[in-house]
Amino acid sequence: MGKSLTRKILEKHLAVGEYVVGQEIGIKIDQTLTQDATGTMAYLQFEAMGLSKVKTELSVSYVDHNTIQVGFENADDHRYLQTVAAKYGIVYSKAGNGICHQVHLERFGKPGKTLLGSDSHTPTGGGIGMIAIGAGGLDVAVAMGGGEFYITCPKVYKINLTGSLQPWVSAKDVVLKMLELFTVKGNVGVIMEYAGPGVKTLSVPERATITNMGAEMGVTTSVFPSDGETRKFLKAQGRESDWVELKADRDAEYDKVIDLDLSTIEPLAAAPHSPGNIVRVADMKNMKVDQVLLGSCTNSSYKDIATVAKIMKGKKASPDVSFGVAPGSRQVLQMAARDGYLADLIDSGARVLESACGFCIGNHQSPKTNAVSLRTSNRNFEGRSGTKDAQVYLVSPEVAAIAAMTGKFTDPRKAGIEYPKVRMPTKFLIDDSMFIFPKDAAKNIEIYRGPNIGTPPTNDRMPDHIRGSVGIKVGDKITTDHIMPAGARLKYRSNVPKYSEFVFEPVDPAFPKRAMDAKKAGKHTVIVAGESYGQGSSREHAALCPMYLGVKAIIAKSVERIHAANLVNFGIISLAFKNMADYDKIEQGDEIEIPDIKKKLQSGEPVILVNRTKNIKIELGYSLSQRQKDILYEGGLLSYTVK
Ligand code: MIC
Ligand code: SF4
Repeated sequence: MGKSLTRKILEKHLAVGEYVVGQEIGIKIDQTLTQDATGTMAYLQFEAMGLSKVKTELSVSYVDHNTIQVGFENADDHRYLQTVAAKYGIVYSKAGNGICHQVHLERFGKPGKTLLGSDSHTPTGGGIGMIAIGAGGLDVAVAMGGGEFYITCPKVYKINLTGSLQPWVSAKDVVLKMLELFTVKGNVGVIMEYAGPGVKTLSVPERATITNMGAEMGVTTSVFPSDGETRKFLKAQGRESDWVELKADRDAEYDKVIDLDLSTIEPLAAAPHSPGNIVRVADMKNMKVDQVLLGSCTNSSYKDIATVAKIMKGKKASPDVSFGVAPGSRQVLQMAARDGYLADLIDSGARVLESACGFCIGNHQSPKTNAVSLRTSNRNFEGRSGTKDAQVYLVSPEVAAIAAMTGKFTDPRKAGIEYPKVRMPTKFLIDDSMFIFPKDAAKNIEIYRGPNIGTPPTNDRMPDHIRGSVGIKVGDKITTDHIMPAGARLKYRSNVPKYSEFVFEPVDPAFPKRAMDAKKAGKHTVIVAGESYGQGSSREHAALCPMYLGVKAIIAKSVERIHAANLVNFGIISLAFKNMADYDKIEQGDEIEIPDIKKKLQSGEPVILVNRTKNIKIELGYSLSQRQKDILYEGGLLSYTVK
């Protein structure tokens, strides 16, 4: 039997373990990326490791999340990141240079390489044939120090693409279709590998839209082959020498094969409040729209911006719609300006926003109360836009443009407009002047530390027994945006005691005080959750801040991949109900005890939770490698690494 492309790349990078599906493997990481909101903590942790330089082929530090700069905190963080980058041999991408994933694809992504990023949308790099994985900042710090990155050796699903997309249907609709087929849960430990004759009909940025939002399925990553299209893209970026051909063997073995005929896909949208809540645009029945936002790492390539500009040319946005456009990178912005697309968008009434995450992370452009907001981004979790009752729909740039014009959800195929064909540029505008490349003689650089930068808190070693109470009980699909809100709170990322005041703010703002009071009284806190706990982002603060508040265990029906790894990294054990009905037998405030937790882990026995309030016992399971157990005993990955 031949090999999948995934297997070929992973085997080439295999450093620990054997390629056996379901087993833990350690892979060598060639490139890393960080963004500022997770980066400050990642670099503080890297500093704590005491190394003199990064050991990767390439590490890039992007500034794209916190660029609002209300107050001194963001700018202080940027300066910290710039000085750390200079000192340790990291490329620094200044604020204004664009969104990490878009910029990395343009300037650094290389087929066949591994990329680890402290952002869940790092799989964008799969569009250019990389195995690109999102992780917590601490894992990225370890990889920068030359350490392996651990994953479960994945199941690989082949998505066999045939046909080609119809006019008004685009790559966003392909990934929305995938989300309809696979949903946002149940795909942990899977890599989606695209193949088949339909692949060549998609350009690299279109492939990247698909792998980017593949993150919402909870997979490890998604990957496309590296073919003639990839070569064209790299050539147009002045990097043809980075190209290598990569594809699966003809007789490659897969865990599942799914056929997807691109020509059957129609315009789709993800309805509130989940990227997996897929509806047909044709069924939206002229719903009135208040806001339209084009941008984010999913859909802000040159083609996306040019397509929308062509649709809007000579027309105006509806008076009732607030229409914003955020080009994904400075390259896209410069080219849109040069080619007249920016002028067309401005003429149409677009608000031109910074090339940054901006609205996507909810730190500006919050829509009005009860608004219907159409966005080309990848997440529409409740409240993420900054307006709790906003109804956010995730759509393609084409659907967004038509809605901006008509003020209504409109099937673009029925809008009576000719579909604008945008050709991929044969030469992109290359201007790397907003990168700061490290110089060799950088040892004497003094690292700038503003008052917002704290030291990363560490944890105690694992206690022999967990004794305390259930600090909070939550339901299914709790995202990291619920656990650790971003938006207006984002500026506290470098200040863990302050940021911890907002743990579970959208769910129960009283939680942090409750947990802190318990900690002061010498009691542990546990969190009880339903299915798919910790969906969404890679933000390790969703583990780090609960750790700071004294949380010792998460007891859930299931936990998503990146969050599960972050919990281990910060010394919080995640335990699973063996019998799902037991979820109903435990309430917030219940006094609990988990005796001999350490001994049980050491011997591999199931763990028993004693609910003292209800006077019952509940059996809990866990799925941890020996390495993960050892990290937990030490109280987290930082202590484990520097010990
Ligand atoms: C997101 O899209 O949720 C973010 C903001 O990019 C996060 C990272 C973060 O919280 O800093 C992610 O996707 O990992
Ligand atoms: Fe930025 Fe949004 Fe992409 Fe996250 S999903 S990296 S916030 S643009």
